[in-house]
Amino acid sequence: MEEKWWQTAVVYQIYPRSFQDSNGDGIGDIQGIISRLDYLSELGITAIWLSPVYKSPNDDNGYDISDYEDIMQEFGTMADMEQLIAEAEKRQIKIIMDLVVNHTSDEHPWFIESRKSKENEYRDYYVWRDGINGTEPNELRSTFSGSAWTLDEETDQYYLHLFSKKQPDLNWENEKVRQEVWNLMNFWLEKGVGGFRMDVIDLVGKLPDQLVTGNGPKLHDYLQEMNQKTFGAYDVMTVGETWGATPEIAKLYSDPKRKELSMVFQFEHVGLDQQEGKEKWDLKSLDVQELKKVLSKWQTSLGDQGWNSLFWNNHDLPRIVSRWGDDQKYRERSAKMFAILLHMMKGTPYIYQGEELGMTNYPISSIEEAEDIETINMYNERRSEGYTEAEILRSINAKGRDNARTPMQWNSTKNAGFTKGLPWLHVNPNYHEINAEKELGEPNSVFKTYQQLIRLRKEHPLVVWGDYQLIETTEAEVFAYLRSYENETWLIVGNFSGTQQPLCLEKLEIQHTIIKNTETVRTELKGILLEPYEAFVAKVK
Ligand code: TEU
Ligand code: CA
Repeated sequence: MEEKWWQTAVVYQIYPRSFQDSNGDGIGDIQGIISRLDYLSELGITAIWLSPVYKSPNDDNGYDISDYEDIMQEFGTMADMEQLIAEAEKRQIKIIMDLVVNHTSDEHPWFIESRKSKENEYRDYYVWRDGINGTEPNELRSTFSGSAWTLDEETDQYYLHLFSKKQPDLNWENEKVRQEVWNLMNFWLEKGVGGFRMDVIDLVGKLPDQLVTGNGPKLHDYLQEMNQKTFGAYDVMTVGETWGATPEIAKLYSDPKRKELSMVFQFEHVGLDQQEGKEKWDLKSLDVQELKKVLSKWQTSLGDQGWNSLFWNNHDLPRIVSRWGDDQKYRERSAKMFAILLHMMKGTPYIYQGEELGMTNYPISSIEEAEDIETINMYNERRSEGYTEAEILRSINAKGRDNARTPMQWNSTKNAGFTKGLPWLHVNPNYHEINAEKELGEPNSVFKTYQQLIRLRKEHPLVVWGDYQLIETTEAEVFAYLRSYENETWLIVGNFSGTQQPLCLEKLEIQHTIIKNTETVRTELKGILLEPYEAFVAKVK
């Protein structure tokens, strides 16, 4: 594979609603993002994955689009968007748009037309079916609870929505729909965007009558057509969100010879703390051995037939330092451990806004504090199924998406400097201790660790191209691996626990330490006791 810019890139995800408000309405916006580009430049990132900014009624905070070629009024104007692309370009930062084309908003003109009558020319832009014996066409479920079918009185048929009722699924078997998608993608490519993150792209090949949702039979035909008709002519990055991907499936998306996508987000590691065959709300504790196995499998399975994306966080996931680290006593140290372990791996790393500060979850004590439709719908469904309030709140505080969506913590002024108005979602009160201004001022902050890791990736081909090898002889909760390239080998060690852990690596000798998250300078690798959440990278021989 010839080297691509996105193979040495580090991508920063912005959830615009919560990043920076510029006009005091309590909602983040594009001018706010522009005002923070120098901060992102200082961090050293190469590209911004921008969660949706298109016109939307915000039933799912922008993942329900009513006009793909215009900007949500609360976020600003198309002129603001064009300014963002230009200002980012000046700082060698590319803008990756969030492409949400498995579904639209029910307020999109296509759906407004489609639901008018069975003969409407837009009818087959969506998936309509007759009910059976007065009930839904089949047992497909929505990710946001309940049936994936809603009866539309006007024409007495059900329409499919794998997400909210206000997110009707597009019918990709209709080539007019595909052409509309190619048109809107080319609209943005012609504006100079650096690529697309593709929302639940594994679902667009669905066959709802056969209960097939992910990885449908025509999915890769559609993606090859998309490549040819849109971004294939540009030097851009495309990353597919593919919840069900295995390494074999991932190769189908990202093998350069297949001319589909650059890479995919796989979620195998994300599901390790949920009970087998149940939902994310059904908790179980993480088994670090499993995590090591899963991440190592992905590091070694793709070869030159694909490319990894690396992430702990995004706008759908709880904050990693609260989820699998320690957001109290060892908050900074565990946050740095996650950064070191991930950013020294092979693939393109993604940093979710606030992760570089070690931002934490925000526990709620009543459902009234929740904003996210997924959480609210689950609460109502599980209350009707007899779950207790306490059980449900425990699940929400562990896995709810609002955890990641509390406003970015810039400084210790009111509302963490996010807004001068009333924030759309509560600000985490720990912003006095955790904020960007503080992190920038401290020599060994979480921010500085991320900055150094990004620099290491830029300066050392070993980080981008080196082979990966898990060290299997360590204690269960010690994650250690080697990266080697030409005649150089680096050892990466992370104590994934809050207790001291022994380390004894016989055949390796430290030449020098490259980065670490404690004051301890390791010279020995035999018979030592790692401190809680200790992590370091050393050049070894
Ligand atoms: O997420 C896909 C998705 O299925 C997630 O909602 C996930 O299943 C759930 O949040 C459990 O973590 C994408 C977007 O990232 C998400 O924000 C949207 O809500 C969803 O698609 C619909 O567009
Ligand atoms: Ca605003």
